[in-house]
This record gives sequence, C-alpha cells and structure tokens, in this order.
Amino acid sequence: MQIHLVGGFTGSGKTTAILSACRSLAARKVTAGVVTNDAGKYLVDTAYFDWQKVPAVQVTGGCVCCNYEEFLSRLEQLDRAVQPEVVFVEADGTCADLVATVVKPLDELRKNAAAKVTLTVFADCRLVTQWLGGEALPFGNPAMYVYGRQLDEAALVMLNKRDLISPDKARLALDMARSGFPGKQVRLHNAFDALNADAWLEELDGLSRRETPMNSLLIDYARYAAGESSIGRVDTQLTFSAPTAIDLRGLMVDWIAGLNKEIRMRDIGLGHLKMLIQAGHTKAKIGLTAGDAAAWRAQIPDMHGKELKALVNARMEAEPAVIHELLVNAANAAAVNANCGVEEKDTEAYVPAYPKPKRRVP
Ligand SMILES: Nc1nc2c(ncn2[C@@H]2O[C@H](COP(=O)(O)OP(=O)(O)OP(=O)(O)O)[C@@H](O)[C@H]2O)c(=O)[nH]1
Ligand SMILES: [Mg+2]
Repeated sequence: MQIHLVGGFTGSGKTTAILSACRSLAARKVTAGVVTNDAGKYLVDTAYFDWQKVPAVQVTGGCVCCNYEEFLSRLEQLDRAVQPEVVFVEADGTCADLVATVVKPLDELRKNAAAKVTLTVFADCRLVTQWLGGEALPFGNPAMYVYGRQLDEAALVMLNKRDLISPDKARLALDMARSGFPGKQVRLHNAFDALNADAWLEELDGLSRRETPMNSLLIDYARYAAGESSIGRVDTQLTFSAPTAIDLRGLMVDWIAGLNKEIRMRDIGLGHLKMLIQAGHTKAKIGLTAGDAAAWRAQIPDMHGKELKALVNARMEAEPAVIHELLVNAANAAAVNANCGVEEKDTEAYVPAYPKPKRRVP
C-alpha cells in the first residue's frame, strides 16, 4: 500500500486534488482510499468523499499525529474494507510537523514496504506568492507561523489554483517558490485537472522510492499551538424548511453573501468556510477561502424545493462563539427573507487542543 500524506493550510485545495487523483487512479483500475482528519467529527470532507464514492475513513478529535493509534486502526479498517493500493491521508489544515510525527513513524513501522510514505504540501499560489514577496496575508502572526512551518517541511510544494492566475503570474510564482524553497520540488497545479493529477501521481511515485530520509522540522510547539488555536472552528448542520417550494439557490446566495460581508467587514482572516448542501437529489460542495471574492456563487446549483440541508465547517481567525453567531445570524436573516424556518443540530464550536504527538522521530 502506498501512503501519501497531504498537508497545507486550510482551503489550499487538498481535498479537491486528492479527489482528482483518486479519479485518475480509478480510471486505471487502481483502488484508492482516503483518511480525512480534523479535530471535529461532523466533517464536510468525509461526507464529500462518501458522496463522490471514494472510500474514506476519518480520524477525529485532533491531528493524525496526536491520534496516532486511532490513525493506524483507521488505516487497517480501510485496508480490510477495500484493500486500497494507494491511500491519501489529508492532514488537518493547521497541522504541521508531519515528517517527524507521521512520515517517519509510519516508515519505521512499514520498514519492509516497497514504497515510502510521501508528503506533499499544498498552497494557494496567490497567497504563497504574496507571502514570498513579503506582502501581508489576511492572517495574523500566530497562524502565519503554522503556514510557514507547513511549507518548510514539504519535499514537494504544490502551487495550487494555477487556473486563477495568468500564465505570466504562474511563471513568476514558480520562480519565486523555487528560490524561496531551495531544495524542494515545486509544481504549479490545478486541482480540478486530470492531467495535473496524473503528473502529481507520477511525482509521488518517484518520492516514494527516495533513498535519503526526509528532514524532521525545527518547530516551536508553543508557537505552533498558538497558531493552531488562532483559527476558530465551528461545525454544524442547518436545515432550512419552507411550507411551499422556494428558490433555495437564492436562499443560499443570500446566506453566504451576508456571512461573507460580515467576515470582510470585521476583517476576519478566512481560512475556509466549506459546506455540503443538499436539496432533494441535488448536492453541492461550496468553498469560500481567503482571496475568494465570488467563486462560491458559481458553486451553488439551481435548487427549488421545501427543504435544504447544509453541513457547515467554518475555519477562520476568530473566537468560535463569534463564528457561530455570524453563521447563525446570517442564516436567520436569509431564512426571514425567504419566508422559511431554520433549525440547527450537531453544533461543535472549538479550537484544537495543544498538539501533543504520540511519537516524534527527530
Ligand atoms: N479554481 C480553483 N479552485 C480550487 C482549486 N483547488 C481547490 N479549489 C477550491 O478551493 C476551495 C478549497 O478547496 P479544498 O480542496 O476543499 O481545500 P482543502 O485544502 O481540502 O481545505 P481544508 O480541508 O479546509 O483544509 C474549494 O472551493 C475548491 O473548489 C484549483 O486548483 N483551482
Ligand atoms: Mg479538505
């Protein structure tokens, strides 16, 4: 079994890229599976892989490294269920230090395996070039510490969302990243593109045959913990219900636009607001990240009906209680405008606990 660990800041495109790679492998009759990971348990990513019929298991309650035993038993569960040849492990979007706490311990455990564990770190090409150019990103210093540490330990850095910048800017991004990350492999990537997925898989094959061990990261755990907990999280499920069929797309646009406006007005660093919505047989995943002005609108399909369910995972630079209030207030306002009711369940508002890896190989 090949294991590919996929890290990078929340919203950088890990899930999208993994899904494309799984589709590409499926086309070659190679079975792939995914381990998703987050501190919470009502996860959009897991539900999304299920919906896309990609076998997925989740490690909840903290990073893979802090829940290493659970991670190993989930891997076994996946192996028993579908015997995957390839497994992608999507790390939590604020997790770092993966070489020392996951790659090395796993390689030790699987010392007879033909393929070594790989680590790819994703970054939004627009944000990473801003950062490499010395410009401020929309996050504070604690979160930026994690951002920098994540990139620092990558053997392979993916400058993702290349389709959102011009070819000239893409070339510039590549040049900046090559000089900013000496010794690393750097690729421009479009996570939706099948050819890009194939190229990534080829690169991963090469990395899994490496002879030289990867370097563990130098990291200050107190700063890492502060960075992780600067990104508040809210997971919830909202159900909008109306007595007669209504324009549910209009309702969604109203809700997200209202919420987005509040987030921008309060200058909150938006990591990732992700939703899986369902009305009747229509489903969609919606994502809003830093730098996204309008892309989310196109992700909402036309929907009419009496009921819409939304599974929401919000990760942004604010207190969890504040995020929850913004989410619910905007939902209530949209529900009043659309003449419908809204109910909430399975809400968790939290920050990740202090990272305490079970094992760390220096
Ligand atoms: N245009 C474009 N959008 C992308 C690309 N990759 C991801 N996105 C969008 O960016 C948003 C975040 O993508 P995800 O794949 O969910 O990001 P993630 O890294 O898994 O996020 P977390 O799980 O929160 O850490 C979604 O709205 C995606 O549709 C890309 O290559 N091009
Ligand atoms: Mg994801």
